[in-house]
Amino acid sequence: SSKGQPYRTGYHFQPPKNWINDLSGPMIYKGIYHLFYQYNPKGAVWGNIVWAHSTSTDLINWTPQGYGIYPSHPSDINGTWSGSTTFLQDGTPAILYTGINPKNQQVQNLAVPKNRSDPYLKDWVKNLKNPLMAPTPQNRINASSFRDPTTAWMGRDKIWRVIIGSKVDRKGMAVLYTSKDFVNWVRADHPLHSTDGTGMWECPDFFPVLVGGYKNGLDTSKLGPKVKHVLKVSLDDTKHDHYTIGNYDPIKDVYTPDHDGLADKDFGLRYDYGKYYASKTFFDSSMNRRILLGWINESSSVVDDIKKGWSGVHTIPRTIWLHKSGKQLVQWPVKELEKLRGKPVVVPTRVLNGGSKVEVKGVTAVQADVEMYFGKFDLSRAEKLDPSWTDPQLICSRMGSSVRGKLGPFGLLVLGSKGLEEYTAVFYRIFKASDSKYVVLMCSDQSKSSLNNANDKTTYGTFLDIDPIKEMLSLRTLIDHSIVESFGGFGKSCITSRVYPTLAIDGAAHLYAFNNGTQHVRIARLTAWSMKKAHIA
Ligand code: DQQ
Repeated sequence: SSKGQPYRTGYHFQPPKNWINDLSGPMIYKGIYHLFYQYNPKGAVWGNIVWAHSTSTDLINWTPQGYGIYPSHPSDINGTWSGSTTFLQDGTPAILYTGINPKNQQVQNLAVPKNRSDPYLKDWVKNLKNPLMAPTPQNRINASSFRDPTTAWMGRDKIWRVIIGSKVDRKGMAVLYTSKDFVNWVRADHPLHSTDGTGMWECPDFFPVLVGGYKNGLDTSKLGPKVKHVLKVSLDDTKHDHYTIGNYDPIKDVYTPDHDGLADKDFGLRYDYGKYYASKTFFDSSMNRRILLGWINESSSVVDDIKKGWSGVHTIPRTIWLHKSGKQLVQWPVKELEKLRGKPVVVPTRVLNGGSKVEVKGVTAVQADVEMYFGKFDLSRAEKLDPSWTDPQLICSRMGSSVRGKLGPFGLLVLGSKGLEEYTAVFYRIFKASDSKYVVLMCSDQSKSSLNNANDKTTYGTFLDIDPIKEMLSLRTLIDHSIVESFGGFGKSCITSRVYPTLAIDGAAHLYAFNNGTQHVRIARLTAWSMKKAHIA
């Protein structure tokens, strides 16, 4: 990393300086990937929001393209907030985004490329009829809670549909609009979906997924018998991205979750159980996959953010698909990331005794990709799960990596200092729930990550839906200076954290496999790669 900037990333997206938040309008056009993101040109805190723009041919290396959309008209003069791209029938990429008008109301606007033959899409023209959707006294839309239009989809009736995040009192909702020409939009008489008690839905995302465990992605307008739908919302109240899987009725225009997860107190499933927000997917028609991008905010203090001059990074783009169980999504870093891997360092099969650790040497521990597979466990030794332990994050915080268990904690110590004064622990614990049922807990423990106590060191955790009797347990962790992005169970559960070591920086960082249970565990294989720097100017 550059001098005095130990927390800047080597291969996760970030601009040279200043504040970033939500990504917006991702797409592929004429073989070029486009990423826009909320950006403050004037500083390291939120404000003055424009759409900064970068392009890529592999989703890993990025070239800045200036500002795609920025305040210029009354319908967006106080800010150009989040939105999405839709391909019109003639192939035009059309962006719907939220503008903040002179009355500070949230309204929806349309922009299209100035020159469609330019694959870099540098200049955007705003529609003269903007705003195309706005709160009025008649439609009783809350003018401060009406934002973030999704990619639109077209029904068999050739009518476009789009949803916009909103709320009425504590009821979160996806307000539905329809249009024949993408310019004149009419509000439907009902939302696509709503849920009591959740508060505001930011950055909704609504897309089809293929049933059966295939990794193929689907165009956003795709319907059919082998198709389920996903509704993701970013809950302003919890600051997490929650999703449900369900059925979309294209005639009634309603979405029904399989289990009304969003109504539960835990609000369904989450894309990521760490620091992660305002994500969005797009269909990559060139590779027939759906890609998920997300914003990782800081865990440092605002004072430290201003000192370092920047705030916010994005996750590695993840391919996303429906697990064959139909009960959850699976996410995996795009395979283009593997081009950055150096020579593999392999720790072959070995037993990790209770209370031991082994250092993985020969790898740039501050910028690495690590894959770990575990062998069969002696499950008879697992400790009992207390039936009152229902909150995985709470179990992980009470039973951190230094709390000795039986089968676990075992996993990785990343960004560790030489004497382990600092480290972040990503680990599992296996519990016995009944005679034939085991529960796997996945944790990311940041409590020892930094000697600087101004950081948020909250421990994260989730249950991982795998059966250790039949399935191999795996862990993949992407380490990038201040990012620890972990994938449990081949992408069934993800936890991303931000850490700011003071000792374990640059060449002084170490990587270990550890087992702090009383029982031994077997490493079937551990492979670690130093990661080259991506080109992200
Ligand atoms: N960020 C944008 C909003 C969105 C929020 C403003 C979510 O459009 O609701 O920067 O992080």
